[in-house]
Amino acid sequence: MPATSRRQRPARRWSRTAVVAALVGATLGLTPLATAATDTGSTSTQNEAGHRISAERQSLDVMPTVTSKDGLFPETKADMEPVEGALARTEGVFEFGANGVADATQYLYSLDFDHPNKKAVPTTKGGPATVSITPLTPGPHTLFVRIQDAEGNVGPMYLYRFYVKSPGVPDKPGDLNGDGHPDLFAIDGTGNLGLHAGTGGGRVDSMVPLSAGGGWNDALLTHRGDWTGDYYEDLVARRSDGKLWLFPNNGLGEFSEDTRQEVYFFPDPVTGTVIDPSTIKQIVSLGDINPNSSEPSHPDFVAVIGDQLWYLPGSFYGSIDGGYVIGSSGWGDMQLASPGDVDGDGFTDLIARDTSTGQLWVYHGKSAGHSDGDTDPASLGADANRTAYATDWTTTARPLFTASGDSDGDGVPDLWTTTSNTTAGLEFVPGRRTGLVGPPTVVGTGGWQAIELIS
Ligand SMILES: [Ca+2]
Ligand SMILES: [Ca+2]
Ligand SMILES: [Ca+2]
Ligand SMILES: [Ca+2]
Repeated sequence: MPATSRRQRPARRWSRTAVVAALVGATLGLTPLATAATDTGSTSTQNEAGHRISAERQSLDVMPTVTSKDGLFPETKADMEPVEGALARTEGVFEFGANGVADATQYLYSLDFDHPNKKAVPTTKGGPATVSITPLTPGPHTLFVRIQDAEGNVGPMYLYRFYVKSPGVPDKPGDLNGDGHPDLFAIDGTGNLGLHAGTGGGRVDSMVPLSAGGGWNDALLTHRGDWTGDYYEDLVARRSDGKLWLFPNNGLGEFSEDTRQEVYFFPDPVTGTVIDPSTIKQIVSLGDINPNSSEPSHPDFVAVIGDQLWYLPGSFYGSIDGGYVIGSSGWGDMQLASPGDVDGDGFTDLIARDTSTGQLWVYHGKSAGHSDGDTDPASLGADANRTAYATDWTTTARPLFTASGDSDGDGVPDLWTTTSNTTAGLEFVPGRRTGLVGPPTVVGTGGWQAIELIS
């Protein structure tokens, strides 16, 4: 598929994940109302007056009033320039009024879906009702609202259009839900994917399921950087089908099979060969290591293929330009983690564990020699650039590890690792600018021995 068609926004269809969305929303203290909205892509039958549609058999022809009660998401009427409201992921309270319909018993409403399927019941018949809605994506949204009376008649829909402000800056590395704390994915023993939301100080909340019915066994996961242009960090996964997938983040760290995109590998411009993602043994996203202010940001990747380390430069929305080898041998036993900039020199670094020895290394990225601060990809595969970061991190002592982003807020990226100690299931390991990692602290106890992967 050509790159241009991949740049289109995926349709918002969260029906399959509505239950999960509700779970996550509850965990975050958000109402699930907005996340449960479903966009079918169908067209409303609005007439020239702007708001009235031909509804089912009805004797009620009054539309409700709709106001943004807290003023966060003001209405943009048909003949107006867009009025920008609050930031995406901000909860807004909307009030529906009966507009004189004395026996209005409830309001039917939905966000970005022209078949209102949620109910708001006023405390007194004919009175107003309020709902809380958290729009997740920047840009235009439409709230569809209609009145239902005591006889069950439904009135015409009011279309309340409003605009949501873009954050304008990416979320912090590792943060999947925008609260500033890096978050942790885990795949459990049943092959299901879940999210442990970070709570600060290296700690994580209990797991919220992101899948049911398995299917994530043997997956490779990585997340660092935004590949879809909405400033939300996305999930990239190599699944057991051998393909590499981009899962766009909806802003709360939720992902849908419906919106995933298969990552497209451009052929090598010289040899014409194309990387087969099924041959990838390890992959981590580095974030954008060659930012260019005149181009959108794309995360770049490194991967272990065979005994080599490859650099895979990210390109437009879910595509990878011709990759090349940056470590010619000795990488087959390495497990990778992407910390960002460990040593604070401004260039992206790489962490690798030699599973044959339990040695943990930092490969210190070097300048590519450009004024714009690019990291030289080749420097990440050069043994001359590595320093010891931990010893005795055998796969028995510490079965799984990942770089978390800066979880304790000291500005240095940190690590999480599972342990063989059943009373110390997950440990937080503070990163250090120089020398070895800091002393671990236990942040999770039960259940971590059954986890197959963390990211
Ligand atoms: Ca977070
Ligand atoms: Ca994104
Ligand atoms: Ca660095
Ligand atoms: Ca830190």
